[in-house]
Order: sequence, then structure tokens, then C-alpha cells
Amino acid sequence: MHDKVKRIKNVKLPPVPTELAHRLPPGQVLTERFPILHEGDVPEYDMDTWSLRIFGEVNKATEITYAELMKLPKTQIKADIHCVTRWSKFDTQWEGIAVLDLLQALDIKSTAEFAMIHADQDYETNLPVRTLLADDALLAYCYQGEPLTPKHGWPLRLVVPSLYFWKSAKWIRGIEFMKEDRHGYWERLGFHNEAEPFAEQRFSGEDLNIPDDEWHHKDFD
Ligand SMILES: Nc1nc2c(c(=O)[nH]1)N[C@H]1C(S)=C(S)[C@@H](COP(=O)(O)O)O[C@H]1N2
Ligand SMILES: [Mo]
Repeated sequence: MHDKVKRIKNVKLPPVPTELAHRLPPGQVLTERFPILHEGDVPEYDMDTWSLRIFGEVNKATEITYAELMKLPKTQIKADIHCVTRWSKFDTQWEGIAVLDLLQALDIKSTAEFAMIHADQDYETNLPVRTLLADDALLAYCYQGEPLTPKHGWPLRLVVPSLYFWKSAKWIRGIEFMKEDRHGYWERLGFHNEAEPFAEQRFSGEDLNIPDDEWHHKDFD
């Protein structure tokens, strides 16, 4: 077994209050802090030229400007989030555009079963379109009533609380609709394709690269 796999498996977990236990997926630790985790540098943007590219299994590929996006209905959610490196955070509040509302404004082909989320810096992650259509899948621009900070994904990030948080791409730049599934960045490196926290779908195999379990030494706010 890989050393890091062993370490992650042996992490000691502090007790969780009984009344909250049912909300904590197996093997997770509750944190009040908000860790900051990503590959590459925090990108900088000129919002006049920023766009969200929609392509693949759509009748008309398009690029949506920030101004156009902001005209869509706004949705607020409160959700628990779970990172594969074992931290969970309860009751995070987000405001954004429900992916459902965006998709209704677009001409998506019925063959579009999967989506690849394209984000900076060269990050991508895949998920089923049906998951994106759930009530709580959001393209978020606000966190706890304030604009997202650049480190947490400003100007736009995906928030899909039902899956491990690596699927919630920050700095999203495009959604590619696909007939067939394809692996994203972490999925190629051995993370689980479906990534449901309550089923503890962390890794697809134990002989592959696995996540850094040292999030508590990292940046957070
Ligand atoms: N563009 C991009 N989005 C990303 C990542 C990344 O490396 N790049 N990391 C993911 C991972 S592993 C996690 S846990 C969350 C962390 O979000 P946070 O920094 O707001 O806590 O972002 C996800 N989205
Ligand atoms: Mo993560």
C-alpha cells in the first residue's frame, strides 16, 4: 500500500456531536475553517473579455459573457461540503445561477449525458448532466453573502455539494457536453469517477496517486 494511502487511512478522527453525526460522511473531519486548495496560481481576469464557453453536444456552441450570465435567475443554497482530503464544512451558503436555469436557456442535445467542466489553470472535472440538473448544483459568484474571493473561485465556480469538492471547479471557463464519459484531472490520477461522499467513493484504485492529506497545513480562511 502507498504510504500516503496508509496515512489517510490512519488519520485519527475527533468525536463529532451526535446530533451532527448523520451529516458527516464516513472518514470525514468537521472543520470551521475554509481550506483553500487548488493546482496552479490564482488566475486574474479582465471581466470585459471573460466568457463561459458552452460546447460539445449542443445545437449551437456559444460563449456567454458575465453580463449575460448575471441576467439569469439567482438561486441561494445552504449546503454541507466534503473534500476528499477529509475536511467537511457544514452550512456553507452560496448564491449563483442554478445550472438548471442556465441549461434551460441553452440548446443542449438529448444525447448530452455527461459534462466536462473546464476551468483555470488547466483544471477539468467530469460529472453526469443529471447531477448538474439537481437543485443544489450552482454556478456560484457569492459565498456567505459576499462576492467570492479570488482564492475561492471568483468570478465563477461550480458548487455541487452532493459530490466530493474536487468536482466543484473554481474559475470555471467552459462546460463541454458529451455523449460519453471522459475523466477529468483528478479522475485520471486515480480519484473515483462518481465521488459520492456518503458512499466514500474516494479512489478508483489504491496503487495510483492520491490526494494530499495535509490540508490543515495549507492556506485557509
Ligand atoms: N480550477 C480549480 N478548481 C478546483 C481545484 C483546482 O485545483 N482548480 N481544486 C478542487 C478541490 S480538490 C477542492 S477541495 C476545492 C477547494 O475549494 P476551496 O479552495 O474554495 O476550498 O476546489 C476544487 N476546485
Ligand atoms: Mo479537494
